[in-house]
Amino acid sequence: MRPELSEYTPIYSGKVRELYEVDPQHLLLVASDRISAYDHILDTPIPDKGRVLTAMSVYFFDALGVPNHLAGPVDDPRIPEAVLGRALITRRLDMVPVECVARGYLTGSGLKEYNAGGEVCGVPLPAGLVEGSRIDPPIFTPATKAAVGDHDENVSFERVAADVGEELAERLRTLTLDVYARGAEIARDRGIILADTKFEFGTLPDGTLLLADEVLTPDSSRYWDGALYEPGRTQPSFDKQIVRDWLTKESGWSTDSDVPPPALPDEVVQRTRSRYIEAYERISGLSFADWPGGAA
Ligand code: Q0N
Repeated sequence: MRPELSEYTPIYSGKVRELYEVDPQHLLLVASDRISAYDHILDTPIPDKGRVLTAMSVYFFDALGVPNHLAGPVDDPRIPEAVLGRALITRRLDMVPVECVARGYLTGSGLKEYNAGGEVCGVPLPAGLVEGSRIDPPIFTPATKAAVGDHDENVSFERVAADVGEELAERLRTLTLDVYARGAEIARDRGIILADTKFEFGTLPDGTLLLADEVLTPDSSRYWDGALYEPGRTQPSFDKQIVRDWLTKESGWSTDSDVPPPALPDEVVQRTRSRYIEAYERISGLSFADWPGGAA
């Protein structure tokens, strides 16, 4: 008999994920089907998005071989039936207060900083880069969590070292760049570009540093279709482009209005669902039909 979700104490509720206490040493990390676009959480969920992102995260935790916070299988008996396939049992860690970002391509806040001063998080970059340019070698661009609703703030390596100590800061940078490189290589072999990604780390009581949160999912990373890559313009998002295009070109909604975005038509929902599944199946080489929590 699996427990009910209501038997666990909620400890964190984010835009698209929730955390519950299972026992003092373990958490339940639950991914929802909610999707964000243009800094809004949409009213329309994408069916199976939470399961797909959970499957991708588990695939990468396994493939990376880096010590991580997973503390049970995806069908662990402590996981309630209602969230089976989109929830994981993890070790409860003391989280490192740094968003560990690696960038192999220039876009988003990285591009903004570069355009303003030729560097990102204190890392100087060559002149002449444009939207989508490759950054070789990839760079560590940490950020600190901003107050709710605000974007994370990019910070220098020196700031991270001042906050957590030089030795831990160097381990975070090395791990972040190593794991990004491995993830980007796996994706590239399947024709997908991992433009950038964000990791979170935490420690066990004995000091062991573990990779936490979700890893290399489309919510923590920017994935682009290698076949469509063209520096100098905004790259289409592998997962969200169908939603973005409908919102900006078909729905009549304006991205800079305070009005919440409209509900998505079912055709947009179904095509977006298929994109998430395609990303998982291409990257992992596995069939999503085999992932727990589906029909039958
Ligand atoms: C934890 N977060 C925030 C953005 C922020 N294994 C863990 N042990 C203890 N705490 C956490 C984890 C994990 N993972 C992580 N808060 C607590 C990380 N995210 C959560 C989602 O949204």
